[in-house]
This record gives sequence, structure tokens and C-alpha cells, in this order.
Amino acid sequence: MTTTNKALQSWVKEIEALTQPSLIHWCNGSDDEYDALVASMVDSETLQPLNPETHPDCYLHLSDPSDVARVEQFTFVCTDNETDAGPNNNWMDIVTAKRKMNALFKGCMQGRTLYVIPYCMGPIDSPYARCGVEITDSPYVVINMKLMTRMGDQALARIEKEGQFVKGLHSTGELDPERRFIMHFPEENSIMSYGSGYGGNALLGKKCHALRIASWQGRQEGWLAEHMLILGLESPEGDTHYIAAAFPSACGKTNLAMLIPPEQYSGWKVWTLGDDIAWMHLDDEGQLRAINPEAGYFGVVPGTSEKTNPCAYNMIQKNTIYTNVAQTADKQPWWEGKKTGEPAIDWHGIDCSSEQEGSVNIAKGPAAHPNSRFTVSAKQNKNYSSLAEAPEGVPISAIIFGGRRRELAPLVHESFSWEHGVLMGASVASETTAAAAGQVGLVRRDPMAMKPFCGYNFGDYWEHWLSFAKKSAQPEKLPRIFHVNWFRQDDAGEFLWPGFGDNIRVLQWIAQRCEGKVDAQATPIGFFPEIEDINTTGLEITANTMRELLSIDTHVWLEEMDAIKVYLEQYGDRTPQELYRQLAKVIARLKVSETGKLQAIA
Ligand code: OXD
Ligand code: MN
Repeated sequence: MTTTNKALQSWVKEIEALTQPSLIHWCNGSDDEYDALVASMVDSETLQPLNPETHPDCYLHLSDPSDVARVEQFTFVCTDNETDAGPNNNWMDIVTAKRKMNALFKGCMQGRTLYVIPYCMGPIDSPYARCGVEITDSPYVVINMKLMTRMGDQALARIEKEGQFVKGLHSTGELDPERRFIMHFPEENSIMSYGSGYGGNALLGKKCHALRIASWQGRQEGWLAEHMLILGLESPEGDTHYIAAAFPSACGKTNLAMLIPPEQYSGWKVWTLGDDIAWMHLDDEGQLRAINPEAGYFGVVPGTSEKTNPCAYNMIQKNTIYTNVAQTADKQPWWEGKKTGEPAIDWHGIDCSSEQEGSVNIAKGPAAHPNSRFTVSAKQNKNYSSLAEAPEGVPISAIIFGGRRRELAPLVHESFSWEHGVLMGASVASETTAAAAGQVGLVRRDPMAMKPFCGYNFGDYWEHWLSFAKKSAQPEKLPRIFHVNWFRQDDAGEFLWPGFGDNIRVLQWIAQRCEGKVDAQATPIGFFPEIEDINTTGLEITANTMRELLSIDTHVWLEEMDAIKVYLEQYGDRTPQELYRQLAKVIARLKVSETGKLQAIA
């Protein structure tokens, strides 16, 4: 097979000459192709079949132990002008980066098959969807791309019609951490990734295309590519609000997107549209509409149980690729927090009772890697929204930002305006997680949860966000902006809020605010719920705990605002003055609040 698109033909030829593969395979995206690849990976032992009775068509892939997460330190945005990439990105000049990458790719596919994967991010018939082609030498990438994107013939037909696509070149190389780079060239819509097979580094449609390149394109063209889940919250009366929410990696986006309401919420439904990425456009009426560019989920496995996320738990019982989980003696997948079964073989492939390095006994490490993942088609989600494939997307009523913060940030608060909401998003900070290589648990600024994913200078990105207030035909139709924190702890380190399904109680308040049905209390940092407006029926939570969850310490917040100012200043002239104006207003309000400890609920 080949293509009528001349640019694609000549790019494939050029890469063939560079990488010298033994075979070229154009992916058509069929089930037969998927099955044949799985069979050959089982033969070569890169995939292990899991128990076919309990987990039909589920497979386990154990990666190289050094290749288990995104590598932010080796991820670069390469632009003509360094300041366009901004201090939020690693930058390399285009000529040096290309020279380095071409040297790595030279001859790297000898003895391997080169796969050409045409894919479409977004519903195939959506005007908001964008296509790409990934060239890879990894069959693991091909089968994951089949689950995560609209891949194959249909995508190729769209590319041939439109004539445009993002070029992504990938090779697992030698999986040598010293020879691992993920380079983005947003000015020419291309990506080069070498030396890793891990999802975020290797499935180029996801973080590389749908966030880094797409955020750049979105700025040129007037739309937003965001690290956000999209859900539909349906009330018992049948009204649905669509909400987009940005949280840093491994902070519960998948759980929130698939929330199952607690008993007291009978008649309520949460519909999933997406769990990781949202592309948002203003329509002619000034309404922000979102599509999910992905077609599947690449979710964190540990912690997923029938209690925490029954929807995901059920969805991954069949047709699922597991990466780096443990196995029980009868080959069922196992992970920490599964709450059933015992691990027999850990994610290194080592018998858990053996004395070898890497086994649970010796290393005292977890049996499943903390960033072990499932890959599954969205169609398997029983709460997949009927509008998830709608070409025009869904109207967004509310945007939520959040982070993992032991202290400081209250359970929920609402911004005073779009501009104040942009400051709230720009100020997000969160504890680091296992989704990226490096130390876990350090608080770092992660504006809009996009620190690892914004393909250009954050200063310009905030300006772009602010511009929506001016661009919208009816700015009052823009979504309201909220901030939540499910992770606040007491002095003993216990979580104050139950989280998971009970987060619907906060979503309900957010929906009521969008409908203008509920008043709120103005505090220096935003609107807070009145304590009685968060429904706690059926929850074992005291009024004092609710008060603590909805309280802020003025003094600590003043320090936080100073730290945010210092952070914004890193972006020099590119930081919009409007953010400083918003910051000054918050500081002034904090200063006039008389008591040292401000209780939102007086
Ligand atoms: C992800 C991530 O895999 O954010 O979604 O790291
Ligand atoms: Mn993510």
C-alpha cells in the first residue's frame, strides 16, 4: 500500500533511506492487522497473554526498567527563536537538534519493520480534528495507537483530501537512557522521538501532537489544546452540563471522568467524553465547545479498584493492553490498590517470592510499577457519552483547575471573572507524581496542568487564554472557572475529603453556580460555597472538617501570591500585564481581610 499524497510519499522514502528498515508496513487500522501484530508480539515475547478466561484478549507488556515514564529532561521544543519556546520548555536550536536526531536515526531500523501509521485526532468527520502520520519501528506503538486514535485507512483518506498532517518519527532505538530524546518542531509540524517506548514519549498522537504541537497550532488559529478531561454531568431532571477539568498527570482525571455517583445521588449520571485531552474552539455564538482528540484511554493502573473507579475497573477486564503491572499465579493482572488477588510475578517479570533484585520482597518496591498503565478503547466505557463522537463537540459550562495540595488550596472556589480564572489556572501548583521520571511529592508550579505539555512560551499562552474574553461573540457565555483540591490533609496526614464518587457533590455546586441557582460567599481569593450548599448527606464528615476544607489562611495566601508573582516574572515581558493586575487585586483583598485566619464561612 502507499498513498496519493506526494508529501507523505516522499517523507516515507526519506525516512526509509535514513533508517534502512527491512520491511515497510502501511497500517490500515483493521482488527485483522491488530490481531496479527499481537500474535507476532506474543511469539517474540514482547507481549504475554493474560488469563483468557478472566481477561479475554488482554496482554501484558513489560518495558525496559529504565523506560517507564515521560522524560521531561529529554523533551525539547525546537524553535527559530528560543524565547518562543519559553522558560517552561527545554530548547535546542533546530539545526543542532536535527543533526543530533538524524545521527541517532541513521540505520536504526536495520532488521526491523518500519510501520507507517496514519491517524486522526478527533472524530474523523469533525472540522476540529487534525491528522498526523507516525512512523515507528515498534509494533507496541502500532497496537496502542489503534486503541488510542482513529488510525489507518480512514485517517489516510482524510490526509489525502486535506493534504495536511503532522509528521512524527519514532524509534525505540536501543532504549538507552543516554540516547533518549523527544524533540518537537512546532514551526514545521513535526516530532522526532528516539530511545523510548513509553506511551507519552512514543505514542506521538498523544502528548507530542495533541498537546505540544496542537497548543502551538491553537495559538496561531485561535483555539485551545488542553490537558483536560471532559465529562457530562446529568441531573435527575435530565439537564446535562459539560465540564472540562485540568489536573496534572496521575491526579485523578480518569477517575473524575468516569465518576460513579454515590447512593444518595440516584438519578445523577456522569458521562465520559475524554480523560486526558480537550481541544476547545469558540463557535459563532461565542460558546466554547470541546472535542476529545483521543479514542481510548492510557490510564494509570495502581489504585484502580471496584470501589475507586468501577467504570474503569470493568472496562479493563477485556481487550486491554497492560504495561508494567504484576501478575497473579493464574496470570491475572495485579496491582497495588486492586484489593483482590495476590501478586506472583512483579513488573520486572520476577517471582515475587524470589530473592532476586527487583522482586517485591527484596526491593520492598511495589509489585506493579506506580506508573503502570492500561490501554483500552473508549468504546468499552459503559458511560461513554453519546456526544463523544459529535463532530461539533460539546458546549462547556465550566472549566476546573486543580492540583494535588496537602494544604493551602480549599476544596473548591470560583473565580470572579474569566481573567481572574486565567490567573487561577496560571497559579496551579501540584505535587509531582510517577507519571514523569524524577522525585515524587515535590510541589511545583504546573500552570493549567500544562507544564510538561505547552509547546510554547507560557507568557504567550496566558495571553492567548486571556484573548478569549475579547474574541467571544458573547463573553458572558464563556465557561465559569473553578479551582478544586481533593487532596487536602489534616495535621495527621489524613485526607479531609473522601474524593472519588463523592466529588460529584462539588460538581453539583459547580453546576448550580453555572445555572445561577446558588449564591456564594466572596472571599479575597474567589467565591466560596456556603457550607450548607455542598450536599454532605450520607457522608461521615463533620461541619468542622467542612469548615477546614473551605478555609484559607490569609498570611499563607499572601506568601503564596508573592511566590506566584516571582513565578510569573520568570516569563519577563511575555507575561501579560493583566495577570499582574489580577494578582494585585487578590493581594489587596487579602490585605484588607482583618483576621489572620480567614474563614470563608463566617
Ligand atoms: C499521561 C500523562 O499519560 O499525563 O496522561 O503523563
Ligand atoms: Mn495526561
